[in-house]
Amino acid sequence: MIILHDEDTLLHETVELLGSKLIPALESPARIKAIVQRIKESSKHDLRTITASEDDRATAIELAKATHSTDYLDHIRSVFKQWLEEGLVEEHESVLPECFRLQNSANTKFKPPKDTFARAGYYAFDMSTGISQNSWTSIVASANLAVQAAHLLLPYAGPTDATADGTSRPKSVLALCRPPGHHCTGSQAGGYCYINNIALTITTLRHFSPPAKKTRRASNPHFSSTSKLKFAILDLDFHHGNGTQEQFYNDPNVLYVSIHGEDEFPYYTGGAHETGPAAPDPAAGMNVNLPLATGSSFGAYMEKLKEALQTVRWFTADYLVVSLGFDTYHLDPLGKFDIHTENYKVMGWQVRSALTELPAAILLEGGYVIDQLGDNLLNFLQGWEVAEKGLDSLP
Ligand code: SP5
Ligand code: ZN
Repeated sequence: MIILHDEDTLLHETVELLGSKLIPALESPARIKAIVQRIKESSKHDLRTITASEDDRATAIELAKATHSTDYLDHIRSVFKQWLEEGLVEEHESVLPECFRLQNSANTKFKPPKDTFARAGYYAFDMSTGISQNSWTSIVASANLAVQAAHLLLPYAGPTDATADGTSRPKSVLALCRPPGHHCTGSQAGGYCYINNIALTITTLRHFSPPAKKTRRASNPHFSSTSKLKFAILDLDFHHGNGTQEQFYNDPNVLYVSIHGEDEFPYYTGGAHETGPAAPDPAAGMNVNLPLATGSSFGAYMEKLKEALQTVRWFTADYLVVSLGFDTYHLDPLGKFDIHTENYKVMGWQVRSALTELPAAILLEGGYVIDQLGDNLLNFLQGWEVAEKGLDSLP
């Protein structure tokens, strides 16, 4: 598997309010370091460590504007420096919000508060998503990984199924995104997320796909009309991807399917009744939430997964984008499923054997047991690759 990594993703280090304690955020650089180390030790994968150039960073930010407001992105970029200048935070500390948007009958439309301190709460929805000195560098590096993953899957505008640099197009690519992306909304950070990397992969695929040409269409389905490209998102993080759901809720060309802990964070979304706009809207039914009771076994999880995969197959997408979180692991401090390391091999196999032909971008989301993250990921990839090779049983 081609695995994309950028060392700049390790710079972001912050704090969070967990329960009643302010602690170093569980979403830490050590997660990625542990994963990268295990990938290197295994020498089974094509690990590509890249550094986003200034151009790459500018492009990623431009593409992110398809799904995030400009004032929000400006805030995330600049708030730490503003707080520092106003003496609201020290260099080694983090910006954390205090008071969130509060609806009342007189203020049906929100606007950002003038006060620098207050603005932190306008652009966030929880206290797990701090912003420190180097956060923006990592946020954009993470976003760029999502963009580059898309580029690797894009067909080259030539007669053969090759990429722009002439190499054959990979079927799958994994991006070691950090910070993760599936919780933040268009203008609010939350759940350790600042830019929705999944949305960015889809924006990139849409933006750079070659335009429709009838002559090419017959030989390669990916040359069909760009605007009509269909995307299936499979969200396997323990938490509901509220941000991703929100971005595509009214989009008939994007199917969102999520398996997540029932009644868990982010608490207000993820219900099975959230199925998209009402029929006859073409996006009706294109949002599929499969909440699963906390404490569920891997067997129960697999039942949901098979249901999810049937729906994805039915949709006949052009691309698959996977939000992959390992907070479904039984020892995870934030997850409550009974899933063990060897189960991830079966999970990866199951997903890929149901959807073998779909070009797939896999983006990392959560997972907080540092010592097991690497092994859990390697197991998932092993199962995935066995299925991709068309082998019908696991070794
Ligand atoms: C990407 C991702 O996995 N984000 C998840 C962020 C979850 N943060 C909140 C977790 C709340 C856990 N419950 C605390 C109860 C304290 N007793
Ligand atoms: Zn999660």
